[in-house]
Amino acid sequence: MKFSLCVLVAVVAVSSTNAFTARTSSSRGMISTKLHSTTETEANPMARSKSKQPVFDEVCETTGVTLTRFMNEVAMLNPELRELTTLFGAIDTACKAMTNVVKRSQLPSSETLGYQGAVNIQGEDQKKLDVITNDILKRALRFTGRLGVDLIGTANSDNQEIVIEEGEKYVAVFDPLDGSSNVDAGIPTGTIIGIYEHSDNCEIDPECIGDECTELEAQCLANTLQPGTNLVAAAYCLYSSSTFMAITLGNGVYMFCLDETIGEFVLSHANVKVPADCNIYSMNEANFDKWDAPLKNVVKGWREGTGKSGERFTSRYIGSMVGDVHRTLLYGGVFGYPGDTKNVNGKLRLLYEGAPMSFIMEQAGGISSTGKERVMEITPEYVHQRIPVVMGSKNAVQEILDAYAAE
Ligand code: FDP
Repeated sequence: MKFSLCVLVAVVAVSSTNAFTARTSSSRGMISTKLHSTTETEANPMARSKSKQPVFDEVCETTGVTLTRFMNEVAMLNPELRELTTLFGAIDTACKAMTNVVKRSQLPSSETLGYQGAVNIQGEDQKKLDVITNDILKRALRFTGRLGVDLIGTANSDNQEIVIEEGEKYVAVFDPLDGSSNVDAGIPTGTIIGIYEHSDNCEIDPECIGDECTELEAQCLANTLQPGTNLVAAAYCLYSSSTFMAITLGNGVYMFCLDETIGEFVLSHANVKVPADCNIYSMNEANFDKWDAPLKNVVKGWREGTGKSGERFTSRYIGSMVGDVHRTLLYGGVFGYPGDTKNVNGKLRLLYEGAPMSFIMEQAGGISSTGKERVMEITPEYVHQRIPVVMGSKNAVQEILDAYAAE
């Protein structure tokens, strides 16, 4: 994929199956910003492809690049991605709308306050906000007309359904308000989205498993339940002190911050790289006694400063995946919801939490694993399948993987 923000630029050879074919790009100067002095890229764009590194920061300032502009440029340089970038227009609008409903939800006059009075299919209390955000995102995506199947993967809504749109090529999986149990306390929440290619138009019941599915449903589900390695894009929106949107199209991670005064997401972090080393871990420690021995031993070492790095770690756990992963991306750390003796597969859903967030983490140079295998390589068997997850800074997550391997 080509990016040409500012003056050329990212010639990125992409490594996973998620990625689009990398190509070189000539200088277009489509966004007028200050150019640094002549660089290797300007002299010979191909030279950059060897380093496999995007070079936004070295070549130009990215101040004032909105998400809309970013996507326009991606579409202009990669016409085959035009439909995908249209989906991001819908995500942009939906995240702004969800920012507003989340922000206003605690006002006494708000009709979005409190519970819906229903329990979802997984036995969880359903909040009004879960339902509202689900509707906002579903409608925004549906009206792009770009989805073949729109798979609503919300954890807390009973509104789980498959929406069929004729003749288009993508399927979106999402959790519209992850961490919603926190929302009444004003604690960060987020939206997680994954986008796969999909060639069929079909109708399925998302709850059907194995023999319960008709042949057609089984075929459609098989096409829909794809491993993370097939993701063509992933994003999250974080509703916190600022609203952030982080995206990947398989070519690095770009973070945008909502400037409410102009109503636009503005690029705030280009080509995010999670620090390889860290001293933060982020897990629900109330479950410590029930974790696997290798994980317990590693975390114990981190607490005592006797782990691989010799550093004494500190703990930060919001209990809201998007917030915890966002901090992990920026500060380094290990976020996890591991399996335990009570819930062997942990709590997070593979299809619409684990896989999209793993795609983002890997694209930022981190690792995401169950402890024993790469999350991205696991094919979901059913929509709400759970998966143990540890993700974050390369060296610290590797320490956990080594401990499991040595078990
Ligand atoms: P929530 O139930 O509030 O929607 O998977 C959902 C999730 O939040 C994650 O966002 C979060 O990391 C995790 O559950 C928190 O679970 P615990 O309360 O068990 O720590």
